[in-house]
Amino acid sequence: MNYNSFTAYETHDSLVNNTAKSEDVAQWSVAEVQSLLDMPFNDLIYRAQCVHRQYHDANGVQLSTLISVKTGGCPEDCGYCPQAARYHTSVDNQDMLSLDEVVTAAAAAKAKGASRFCMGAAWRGPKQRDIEKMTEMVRAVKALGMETCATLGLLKPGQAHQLSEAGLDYYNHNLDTAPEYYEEIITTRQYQDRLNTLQEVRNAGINVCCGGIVGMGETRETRAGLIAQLANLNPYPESVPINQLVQVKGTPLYGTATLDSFEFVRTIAAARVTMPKAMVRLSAGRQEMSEAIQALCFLAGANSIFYGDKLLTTGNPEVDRDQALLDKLGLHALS
Ligand code: SAM
Ligand code: DTB
Ligand code: SF4
Repeated sequence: MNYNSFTAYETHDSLVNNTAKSEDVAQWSVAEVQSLLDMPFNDLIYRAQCVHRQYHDANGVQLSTLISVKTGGCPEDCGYCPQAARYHTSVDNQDMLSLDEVVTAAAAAKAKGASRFCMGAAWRGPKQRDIEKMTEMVRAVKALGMETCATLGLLKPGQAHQLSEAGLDYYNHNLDTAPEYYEEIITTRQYQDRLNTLQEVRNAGINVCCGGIVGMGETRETRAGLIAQLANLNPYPESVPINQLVQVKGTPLYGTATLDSFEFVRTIAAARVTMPKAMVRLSAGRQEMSEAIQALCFLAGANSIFYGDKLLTTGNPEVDRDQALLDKLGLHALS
């Protein structure tokens, strides 16, 4: 399905300027996204909430649990990442987990209410023997009745098909930031490499989970540039994780000035308005966020979270706390 062919709702121009625009035009310029981000906060949240209610269960939240199946020692230089071998962080390297360990963790996540299990690895990309192990894990997690997701880095031609055949439902691969800011953050792989992997995933019929990180010292225009890139993917991703940088001591981005929380909420809202049918995930950074800001994110159109006491290597709110927050807000888990 081409999610960029809007039928049920006005196009973005009418959202911003109240003028109709041909329905088949779904490209977003950076300036148009920035004009969303520049709106008075209440107006932006209202727009986002209207779009959200048009396409989604207004009180439903999808829960995914992460596991790091191979941790640390990564050859890449992503400036935010505690798993890059070249930075001295407190992350201990861990070889690939066994199939049993992964299945046990997935079953526990399911018992706590997660509907999707996402397996991450600190690789530039998987080798053929890694893909073989990953396909075993995907099959076993799928057999538990869970949705499967993997984030393994760059994929070579053919690898996405192998994952697809094993039953992989989603592949997470983020653009991370706008093209013009990218080289400030990562130099060991290019923006185009990421776009190529996303195309491999699409061609293999796997759902695309693709988003980015904010709070890396970027400008509002850069955030608009990231959202425009995501929204202009054709079709746009089914799932859009918006991460707030988790600052880890030893990484180059440690000590970056903290982003104002309302800017984070605005970014969520812009993702919701520009990608109406996508699941927008309030991702990393929740441990540093108040419950009130998280509630604003849900109001702005976020409808999925990472659920479980850990992300890949850093903390996430405890399951009991998240259950209490969902209860307080009258939100229910989507199956
Ligand atoms: N190694 C693979 C790759 O980079 O494609 C997969 C795992 S990688 C850890 C997955 C994503 O996590 C990154 O693309 C980045 O968006 C996010 N991430 C990593 N470290 C982060 C941090 N400190 N704060 C927020 N997001 C982070
Ligand atoms: C995504 O966009 N965020 C998740 C998931 N995809 C793989 C990862 C966040 C990682 C945060 C830092 C860590 O825990 O190592
Ligand atoms: Fe490696 Fe992925 Fe971390 Fe980059 S984000 S250093 S590729 S684990």
